[in-house]
Amino acid sequence: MSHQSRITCPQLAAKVTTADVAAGFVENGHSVGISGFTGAGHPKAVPAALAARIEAAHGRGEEFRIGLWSGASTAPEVDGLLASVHGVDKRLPYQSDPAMRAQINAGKVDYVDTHLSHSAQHMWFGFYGNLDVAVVEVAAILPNGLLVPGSSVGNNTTWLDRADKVILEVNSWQPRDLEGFHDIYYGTALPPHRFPLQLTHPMQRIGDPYLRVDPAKVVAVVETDGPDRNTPLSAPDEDSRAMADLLVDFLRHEVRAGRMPPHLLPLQSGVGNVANAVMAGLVDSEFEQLTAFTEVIQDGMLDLLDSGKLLSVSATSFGLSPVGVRRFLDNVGSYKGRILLRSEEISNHPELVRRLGVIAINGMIEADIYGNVNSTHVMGSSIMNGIGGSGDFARNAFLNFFVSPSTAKGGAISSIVPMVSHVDHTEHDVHVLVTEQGLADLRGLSPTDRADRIIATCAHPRFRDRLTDYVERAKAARPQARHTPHLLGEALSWHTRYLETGQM
Ligand code: 0RQ
Repeated sequence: MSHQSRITCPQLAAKVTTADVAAGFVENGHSVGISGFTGAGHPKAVPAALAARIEAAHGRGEEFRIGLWSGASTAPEVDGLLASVHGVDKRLPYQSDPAMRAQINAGKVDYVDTHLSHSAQHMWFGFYGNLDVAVVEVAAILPNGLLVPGSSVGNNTTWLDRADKVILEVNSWQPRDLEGFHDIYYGTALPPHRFPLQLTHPMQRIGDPYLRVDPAKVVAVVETDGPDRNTPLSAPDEDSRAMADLLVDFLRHEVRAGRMPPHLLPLQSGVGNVANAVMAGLVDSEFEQLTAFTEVIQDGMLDLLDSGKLLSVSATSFGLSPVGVRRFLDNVGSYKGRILLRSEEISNHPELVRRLGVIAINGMIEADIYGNVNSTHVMGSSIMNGIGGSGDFARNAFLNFFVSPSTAKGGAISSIVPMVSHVDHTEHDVHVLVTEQGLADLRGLSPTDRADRIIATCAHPRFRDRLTDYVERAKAARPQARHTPHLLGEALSWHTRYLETGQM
């Protein structure tokens, strides 16, 4: 299919131009809202042209930095490139790029790490200020000006709606057959004028298949033909398989106990190899007629769909490996009606996550003996990625799991600590912790019972005695403060002792 046939609206076809010209609409100090979520559907050409423009301005001694707002993580040619030319002064709501991370941790980029379900509404509420330019990738523009979305939706509805100027990238790499895979909700109002979201099943449609844009705001349309990030996934290692087995076995246990229906409840799984291994574990299990209400569709979800065990999945984005992309492209038709992509304020909506009774499975950096979870920071101060959707799902889930190997950095660091160095998910929100050592069901337990359970089942054996000793000494130190016993100074010095290992 030729590029031209992707743009069949005469008014917008007349605005086709180069990425360099389009990037010229972005000025120093602008806030730029881009498409893109977990390496899918980000603009492929304008960010590079913008990076060149910024670099040239810096070469002339001129100031040029932008605020970069996205759906979630993008790719090296967006976050990586713009960070490497020192072109970003503010980033939200999520990133996972090494160059951007380094700039944030060096204090050169202000990072606003937000729950993904909040990012659009915080913009509507006026918390982020004006959005100057939106740069949004789509798969096609229809004769009436409606936009066929690409491989992610993210915050596109909001950016298109709120930006002063819009640049569209029409990417012919995106399958033209994506038309019909989306459900774009336009009923959002500000409080106190909100109505219930009428969605009671993950695959229910509440919106349109298309994105809308005011053609008068479109200043440029750029044709591209580039792939998504498509990060390869490694085969599940022994630890991931062990965690997946523990988790799937626990789901069986919940069904037997009558706390979960035989076809389970809609699944949400975070990104990464453990999440992917859990999906693989479900393929090999007896569970059938599963559904998913999640953010990202990784290869494991395609496996589950292909096996027939997963009926359907609602998400906001793909996050496929090169092999997964090929499989999807070769069989697009077979996935239609079984995959629905929505805006992230809907895919992660607390009302929907709570109503549907989602089973949420997310990674963590560390958990403490009382069940608080740190998903975002190393040693309390350095950001890894961001909270992403983990809080949206965990806080409102029917049942949530946080998973991690019991040690990091070659075994030098325990992922189970006396007190997390940063809190993303509090002890009140966390249900089940899983490491390759075991699974701790924390529901209904007091803090001290949680500590016993977590140390005995999740901590690596090499760290168990030290953690138990900590609890015992904390109990003895202050007999009137035994609800959540702590030795505050020592709890935090637990982290700093690893600085001496040279691993951090
Ligand atoms: O760093 O690569 O430099 O060695 O953290 O750790 O073990 O590879 O695990 O890829 O599953 O990521 C929480 C970061 C886990 C992820 C987190 C270091 C470790 C390594 C990664 P290196 P692993 P994963 C929906 C859900 C928040 C967002 C979320 C995440 C690196 O799951 O970003 O859940 N979650 N979104 O060495 C020091 C420890 C450590 C540690 C790990 N205890 N101390 N370093 N690391 N544990 C998706 C979206 O929202 C888009």
